Amino acid sequence: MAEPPTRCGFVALIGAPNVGKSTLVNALVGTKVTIISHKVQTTRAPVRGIALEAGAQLIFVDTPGIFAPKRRLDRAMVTTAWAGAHDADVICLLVDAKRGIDEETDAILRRLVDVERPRVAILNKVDLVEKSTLLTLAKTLNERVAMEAIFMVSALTGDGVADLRRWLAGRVPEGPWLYPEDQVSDAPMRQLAAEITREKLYARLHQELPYQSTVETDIWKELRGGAVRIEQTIFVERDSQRKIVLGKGGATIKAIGAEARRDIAQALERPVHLFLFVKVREGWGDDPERYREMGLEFPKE
Ligand SMILES: Nc1nc2c(ncn2[C@@H]2O[C@H](COP(=O)(O)OP(=O)(O)OP(=O)(O)O)[C@@H](O)[C@H]2O)c(=O)[nH]1
Ligand SMILES: [Mg+2]
Repeated sequence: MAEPPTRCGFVALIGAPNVGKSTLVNALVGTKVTIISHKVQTTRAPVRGIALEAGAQLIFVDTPGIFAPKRRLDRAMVTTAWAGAHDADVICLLVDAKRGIDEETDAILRRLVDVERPRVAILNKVDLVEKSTLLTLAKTLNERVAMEAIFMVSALTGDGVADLRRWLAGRVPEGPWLYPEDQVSDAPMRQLAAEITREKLYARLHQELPYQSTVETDIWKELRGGAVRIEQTIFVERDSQRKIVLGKGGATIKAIGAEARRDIAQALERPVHLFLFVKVREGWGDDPERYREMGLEFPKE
């Protein structure tokens, strides 16, 4: 008997900031491929996470949250998120079930009407709300934009995630797999390592500082015995910010380094020696080189 044909497709997750897109991509892939924080605007550039389900290769595209952009970096993030949606075989619109259709999601719905791709809505964070709220929200959403299906999940607890993955496996087109079957991400490890350090910055630093910082991996050196030496630079805008990142007697950078080192070593499954440097680079948000490093188009203005 002939094998059933393989399927393969891109599934873009779009939505307002902080609705849980990255958490859901990690849950769908089954391992950490993209970073998460309780702050808005954590994801900056698209990250692809890959999963196999019932003969289908699902390539999930985690996109930056969509909001009304102000700075150049914001514009680049929002543009890349919509580009991800236009290129996808299936678009998943994520909505935070607790927040419902707020101003940001409302603006996305208005624009989504014109994107002619198969689309589903996903109500995330169902662990935080009553069932009756979910049903009302699902109905309202479907009245706004026709959806092929509406899923209710908790990316945090995993509730509903397997059902969603199975449905998507049947929905993506027939075609050969684009990645080797054991691959879970298309991002180079040095990029994931920089992102992990940025995740720790987001967890430890407050107000505008996370948004005014970026992390790059400069040196990646294989050591004898299987360990790797990684050197990274944290760019900030001002010297006062550099001092905050360092902390009293270097305490903050030490804590960030320890947490990042632990998670990078876990991702690489090998020992890691991590060295962090903090540099003041005024106006890095207007420097094309930084965008190249992040994998973002540099907006002209
Ligand atoms: N209670 C609950 N919290 C969740 C769930 N999914 C995500 N979160 C939390 O929501 C916050 C934002 O999650 P992210 O995955 O970073 O959200 P995002 O949509 O990728 O955010 P941006 O990249 O900033 O657009 C984090 O604190 C998550 O732990 C969920 O199902 N239930
Ligand atoms: Mg994210």
